[in-house]
Amino acid sequence: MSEYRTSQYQPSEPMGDLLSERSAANLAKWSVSTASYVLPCRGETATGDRAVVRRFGHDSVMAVLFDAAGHGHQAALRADELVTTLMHLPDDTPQAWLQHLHTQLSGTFGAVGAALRVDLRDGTMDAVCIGDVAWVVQSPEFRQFTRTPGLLGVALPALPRTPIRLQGPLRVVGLTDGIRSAALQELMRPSRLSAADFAEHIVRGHARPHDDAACLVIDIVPGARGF
Ligand SMILES: [Mn+2]
Repeated sequence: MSEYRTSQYQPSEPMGDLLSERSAANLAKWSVSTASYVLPCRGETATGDRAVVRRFGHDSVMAVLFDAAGHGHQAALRADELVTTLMHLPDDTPQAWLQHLHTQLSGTFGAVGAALRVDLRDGTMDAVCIGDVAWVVQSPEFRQFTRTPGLLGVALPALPRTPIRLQGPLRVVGLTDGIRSAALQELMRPSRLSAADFAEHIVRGHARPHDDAACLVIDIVPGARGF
């Protein structure tokens, strides 16, 4: 069985302007590191569950976790198309990004998904979630984001905008429905594991054998490490 592992520290994208041309006020004040772990359904080597993270210079980090309907090769092909779309979208709201996926998936069996944007200068975060994907703050205090019922490509209701002002270090975790809900118990307390180790721990410990399973861990900390 193959697995997909990604670990990114401040995923690199062209920084645009030279730093020397920017005033300190325009530099990122927060840092984001992420890791994901994806395991295909038993007997499959490809998966429709994917995590995508992009960084937009000093402006933002955007993260998406989605589960294309079904599993195996067909779901993986659809997922590849969605990843390509996500890799080309401009910085925008998480609601707008899910709207893009919804439009692209029209006429298909659809997908469920969650999206998040961290504003690296303002210190705010907004997150949305469509369908059966868990999107939670693990630490400092457990909190589950509102899940909007729906299916990307089939039915997309109005998505709430509920930005949160970041106060300190925050870990956000996304789980697709291939992870048993018992995993939420583990998310109700902080973990000392790194983002990568925690993502693997959750998938290895709680994946259902008959569905793709994915976990995306996003650590947000104050300070502009890496510049
Ligand atoms: Mn699934």
